[in-house]
Parts: sequence; C-alpha cells; structure tokens
Amino acid sequence: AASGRTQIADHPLALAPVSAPASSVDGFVREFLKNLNFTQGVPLSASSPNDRYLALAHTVRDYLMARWLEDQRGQREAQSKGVAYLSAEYLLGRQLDNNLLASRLTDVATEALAKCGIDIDDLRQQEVEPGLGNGGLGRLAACFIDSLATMSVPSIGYGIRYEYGIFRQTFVDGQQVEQPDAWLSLGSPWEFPHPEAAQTISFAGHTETYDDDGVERSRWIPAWNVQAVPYNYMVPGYHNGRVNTLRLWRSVATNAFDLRIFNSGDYEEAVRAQIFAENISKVLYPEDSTPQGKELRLQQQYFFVAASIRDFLTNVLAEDFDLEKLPERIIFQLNDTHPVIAVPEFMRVLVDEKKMDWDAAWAITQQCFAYTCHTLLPEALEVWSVDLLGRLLPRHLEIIYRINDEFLLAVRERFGDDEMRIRNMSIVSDFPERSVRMAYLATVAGAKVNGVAELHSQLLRDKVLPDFNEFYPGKFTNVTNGVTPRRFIRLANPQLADLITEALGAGWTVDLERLRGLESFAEDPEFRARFAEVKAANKRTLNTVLLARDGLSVPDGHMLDVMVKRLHEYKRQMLKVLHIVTSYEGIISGRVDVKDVTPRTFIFGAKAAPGYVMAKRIIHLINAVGSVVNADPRVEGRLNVVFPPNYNVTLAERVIPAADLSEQISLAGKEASGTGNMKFALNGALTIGTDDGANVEIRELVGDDNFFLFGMTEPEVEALWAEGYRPSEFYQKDEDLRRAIDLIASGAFSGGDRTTFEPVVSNLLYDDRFMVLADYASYIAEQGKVDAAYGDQDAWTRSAILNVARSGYFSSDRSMRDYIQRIWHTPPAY
Ligand code: B1H
Repeated sequence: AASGRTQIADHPLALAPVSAPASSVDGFVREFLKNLNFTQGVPLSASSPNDRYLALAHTVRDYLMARWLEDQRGQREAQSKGVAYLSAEYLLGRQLDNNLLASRLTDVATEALAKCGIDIDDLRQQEVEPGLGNGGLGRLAACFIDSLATMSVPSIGYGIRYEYGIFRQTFVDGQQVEQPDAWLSLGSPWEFPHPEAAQTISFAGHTETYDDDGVERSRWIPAWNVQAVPYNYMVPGYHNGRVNTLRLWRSVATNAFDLRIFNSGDYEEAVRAQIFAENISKVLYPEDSTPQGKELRLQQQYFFVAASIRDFLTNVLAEDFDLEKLPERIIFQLNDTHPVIAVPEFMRVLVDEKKMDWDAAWAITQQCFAYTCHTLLPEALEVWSVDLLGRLLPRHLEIIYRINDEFLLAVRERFGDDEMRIRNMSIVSDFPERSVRMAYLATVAGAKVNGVAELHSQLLRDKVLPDFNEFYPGKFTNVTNGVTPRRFIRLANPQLADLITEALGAGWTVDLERLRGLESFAEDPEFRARFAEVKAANKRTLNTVLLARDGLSVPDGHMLDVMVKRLHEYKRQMLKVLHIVTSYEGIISGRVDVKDVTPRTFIFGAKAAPGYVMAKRIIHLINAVGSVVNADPRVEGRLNVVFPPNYNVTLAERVIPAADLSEQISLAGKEASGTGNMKFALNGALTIGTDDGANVEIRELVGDDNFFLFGMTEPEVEALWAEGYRPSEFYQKDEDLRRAIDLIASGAFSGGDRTTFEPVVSNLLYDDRFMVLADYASYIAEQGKVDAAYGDQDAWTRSAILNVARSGYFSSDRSMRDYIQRIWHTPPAY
C-alpha cells in the first residue's frame, strides 16, 4: 500500500539528513530549555528534578540522533555482514553519563546547566538504572555492545524490555527482602517505542502436514499469539560518531480487547487476556546461573528470539535477498542457552515458511549461529521438558527431534553403535524426565562454541562436552571476557583516567594495551604518590556515597577489602566470613593484640536468588557478624564490615575504584570467568584469588608478585573429591578454623541463639560442596601476606600501578576483536 512515507519521500526536508544542534554552551542551554518547555511542558522555575533530568536526557538524545539515523541508513544500504547478539539480559547501568561521554558533551552540558543554576550531579542521581540482567552475563552483554559501537562493527543487540528488572534488595533484621524494581515509573527517556512495527508471535496449538503441489510439508497451527513491540535504544560508540542499536521487545495483547468476548459481556475475561499477554515481558527471572524450567521463561525466550529473527529477515535484509547467502550477511551470537530456541525457529522459518529444502536450511543454520557457554556447573545447564516444549512450541519440538535424529545418525556413522556414547550425546535425554538439553542443541547447531576464559574453555572441551569436541574438531574455541574501559575507568574513576591521560596521552581509552606505558611510572615516587592520592580520594567519595545512601561509613586509613558479586555458594562468601570471624575471635580471645591488626573495612555487595535458601542464610550471617564486630569496643574499630543493600552497576562504579583488595575466591573450576576481577585490577586493586576463571590470566599478566594466590588448583580439587572429601577432618585438625566455626555455632552472632546459623554450620561440616574448609588454611595464610604487604604502602601502590598497567588485555574491545577473528568474520564497516 502507498504509505504516507512514499508520498513525502521527495520533499527536501525528508531528503535532508537530520543535523545535530550546535555543540556550544549557549546552544545546549537553548535545546535543554526547549525540551523542558516542549517535552516536559514546564517552565524552568516550576520544574522538578525529574523534569530537569528528563529534559537533559532528551537534549543528549537529540545530539546523538543525526548519527543514529545515518548509521541505521548506512547499515541497511551497505548490506555487509553483521552480528546479531541475542541475549535475555543487558545489565546496562545508567545511561546519561555514558551518552554524554560518548558524544563529548560532558563539559558543555555541565556548563550549560550551571548557567541555568542547575548542578548536573543532582540530575545524574535522578536516573534509575535499567537493571535488565542478573550479574556478570548481563553486564558482559552491555560491555560487548559498547565495544561493538566503539569499533564500528555492524551489529545489533536483541533482548527483552522487562518492565521490572532485577529486584531491589533491602535488609530487614539483616535478612534479604525483595522489592519490585519499577525502573520505568518516572519515565524512560532513552527508549524509542515503535508499536506500529509490532510483530505477531505465536504459541501452542498443533502441527499438521499438507500437500503443497506434490510436496509434503509441515505447518504449525498456533493456538494464541501476542504482539512484540520493539523499543530501540541508542548505543553510541566512544568519540567515533557511531550510534548502534539495542532493540528490546515488549509483549502486549494482540487486540486491546478481544471483541468477541467483550461483546458477549465478559469484560473481565477480555482484560485477563491482555494481562496474560503482557506478563511475558513483565519481569526478569532473578536466577543467576540456576535456571528453573518455568513455562513463562520459555515463553520469554521464544518471544524475543522469534521477534528478533523476523525483524532481521524482514526489516534488515533487502526484500529480494537470496536466503542461500545468509551466512555472508549475519551471525547470531547466542549468549548462553537462553536464546537457543532461535535455532529451531530459524529452521522453521526457512523450511516451513520459505519452503527451503531441509538439508539446505540446516547447512545455512549451522553457519549462522555461534554459541557462548558461561558455566561449568551441571545444575546451570538449561534443559526443557519435552512435555512443556511440545505444548508450547509443538513444531519446534518436531524440528529438534529431527535435528537430533540426523545428528545421532552421523555419530553412529563415525563411532559405530556405541550406545553409551549415543545416549550421552543425545540432545534429547530420557532421565530424570524426557527433556531437551539446550547446550547440546547449541553445540550441534553452532558454527563455533566458546568458553569465556582459557581455563573455562579448556574444561568445557575436556570435561563438559568431550564427546562433542571429538566429533567436531575445531568447533571449540576460547574468547576471554573483557569489560569496557569507558564505563569502568573513564566514568567510574575520572581521576585515575586523568592521571593516565597525563602520563600516556589520550588514546588509551580505545587501545587499552597502551596502559603498559604505566609500568615505568610505577618506579616514579611522585607518580606513586599521585596514584595513592587518587585511591584515597575515591575512598572518600565512596564514604560520602554510602553515608547518603545507607548511613554507612568507610573509616579513613582502612584497607578496603571488597567482595561484590551475586551470592552463590561456589563463589564462597562463606570463606570471607570465616576470615573475618577468625580475625575477630583472635582479638576477643586476647591471643592477638588489637594494636597488631591491620585496620580493614570489608565491603560486601550481593543479591541472593529469592528462592536460594542457603544463600539467604549467608547474607543474614554476614549482616549478623557485621553488627557484632562493628559494635564490639575490643576491636577498637579496626575491623569494620559494611554491607550496603542492593548492589548494582551504579554502586559498583563507586566501590570498585575505591578498593585496595579484590576478593576472587571461588572454588577452582567453578567460576567460568568473572569480570569483576578485571574491573578491580584495572582500577588498581590487588587480587586475592584462586586459580579459577580469568584469575588465571590476570595473575599471568600482572605477575605473581602482584597477586595473592591461594587454594587448590582444579586438578587438586578433582583429586580430593575422588579420594573422598570429609570437611569435618579439616575442622578437627585446624584450631583457628574450629574456633571460628564454634563461635558462629555458639550463637555469638545471633543473640545467643544456636539455631539461627546451625544450618550454615552443619552444611560446612558435613557437606561443603565447594570445599570452603579445605581452602581455609591457605586463605588465612595468604591474608597474612596481604596484611604484611599493605604495611609497605609505597610498595603496595607500585603493585597497584602494575596491575593497571598490565590489565589492558581485559578490555572488551579485545574480546570483540577475538570474536571477530575466531567466530564472526565481520570487519568494521557500516
Ligand atoms: C554466568 C550465568 C547465568 N554464567 C543462568 N551463567 C541465568 C546462567 O537467568 N539465568 O537462568 C543467568 C545467568 N551467568 C556468568 O557469566 C559466570 O558465572 C561468570 O563467571 C562470567 O564471568 C559471566 C560472563 O561470562
């Protein structure tokens, strides 16, 4: 149909590109006031802080708009190969500062607002961060799209616009209580909804075969559908004028009201249908690393990948595109198994809708997908029951069965009728119930499969998927994770950024290996003094922030010892607690002179999945230990436990630059990579850590002298398991350990009540799956070395500088280069 669009296409205004407003202070003032008046509908004199924040956000948007439109047009026209990153999570953090930085507007905006009598810092505080992710996996996706934009790689991020992100954590009597994260309630200036471009996404029903001009074909007759409305977000590159797109889908009901029901008078039933549809994108599942197999979650997964694939095929590809050439145009990167249902969906579209021959479609599919695995924990490998899949996505289940049949046939051809092997490799497993192993499906379908750190990729190959590695030589590869230096150095640590620029010149922000140049400055006493002053200033800032946020404080002169990450037993926050209790017990028993204790503030930040009972008990214990230790006069304030609730990206940006010591103490072989570890090293904290995940690579790079290593190696962990691990033997043997555990068991942290933490104690003594007790002695000994090293402040600062200088490898720009070379083959272009 001739749309309004085509009729006005020749009008000069329609042809002319949008141009950015003048980048002067006066220009910015004008644009800001215009947005305040015309978008918010208020004069400056009557505006609220939220009005002013929204007007500022809209002003920044306007400056980015011309490039965004231009880049969208350019990418469409160039038709070069691009990446579609499929992720159920994007943990973006606040947008205002990032977008100011990317567009070089920070100074202009600050001055312009000052002219209006406004402190831009007050407006920064107004923004509620979009917490559309759980932890490392979601934050990684956010770092990757930042790097792709900065490197001008043609790419788009696809995901879900959750109405409620990760829950807001509060503590009541030291225990976690969750509150909904209503991040949209005051308006969301960074998103562009396009309801007119909604896609229809179908579910359930049945399948049938039919005769299509002599060819037997299958089709899916769905039972119900919802609309997927795209919400676009700008992803500006750093100082390169590039603006990429993040497209998040929101579910809405197909028709505002089902008229049939409405006319029959059942108004409530009609509204119910609407609520049902909107539920799909209502809330982020708060499980980090332990998927629950809930129907709504499968609906979410299918909803967003089906919409994304259709979006790509209909809106990005030219209408006459030859589908055989798809592998030259697109690679879909699967961020863990959450989007893997995209594989059978892609096959369904090619075979059922585009009527492509199965074998041709499968050959294309195997080139258009690649899979990143983020875990080693068996309980984290996602499976869907055949029963549920068959009910919700009957055609997809048939397709999965056929993929599996053909795959197992090929396995038989290669290895003979080795039934054990066949059972082990089957995408569909029969125990404990018949289900689809999504990681296997992704491995079979993916052109490449990668782990997220060297050790993780090696264990993935050799321990988790060895049969697949044998069957597909060359399919497995590694890409070590990275973090964006824009957010985690430039924005989070502006003083360090300035110091680096003064030493090395600009340019390091997009070429982080240049930090190497700081090695020689580590030998310069004056530089060390200035570096130490930046660290001290960051601690004071953190103190101010925590005081205002939670009434907490970080005393002057304390070592800042930080453990921030999701609460999970494998990450071993319990080991950190045992260290604190050991130090405390030493003081109150009089065996240690309090004057000999290095003053330390222990900072925790951790959310527990709402249903993870043991994790919640550990949170309770940390808070309980904190209130006793902090209040005990015998400690003379030398041990201080600080646990601000609701750790998120915004708080991370304050905590990490202030840290002296980074705690990365997972049991070896359990943490796939970690990315917090990288952020700390880049901000000049020293790491105390196990030989796990990316710690291995951090230590290799920064050097043994600048890293506190402790604990068993992964092979030692395996050996101890094999020989039979009995945690109580460690308890019996080690006096310090016994005293610490006994103190917890005695009720010393629970008002004398011995039952409160009994489950934590018996878990340690009789189960201890993550071998906290086995690594305790080594951890305590290494913490002694930390204290000793901290005694020589100048030497410590030198090590801290060397950590920064040698961590440039951990830029997500480098990760992106690795993905491009090893997996995507998508050079920078439009
Ligand atoms: C990581 C997850 C994860 N691994 C399931 N797996 C989820 C699994 O909602 N779910 O069901 C959510 C998240 N997250 C983390 O990924 C690893 O534990 C880290 O070691 C790693 O650094 C990070 C990024 O690769």
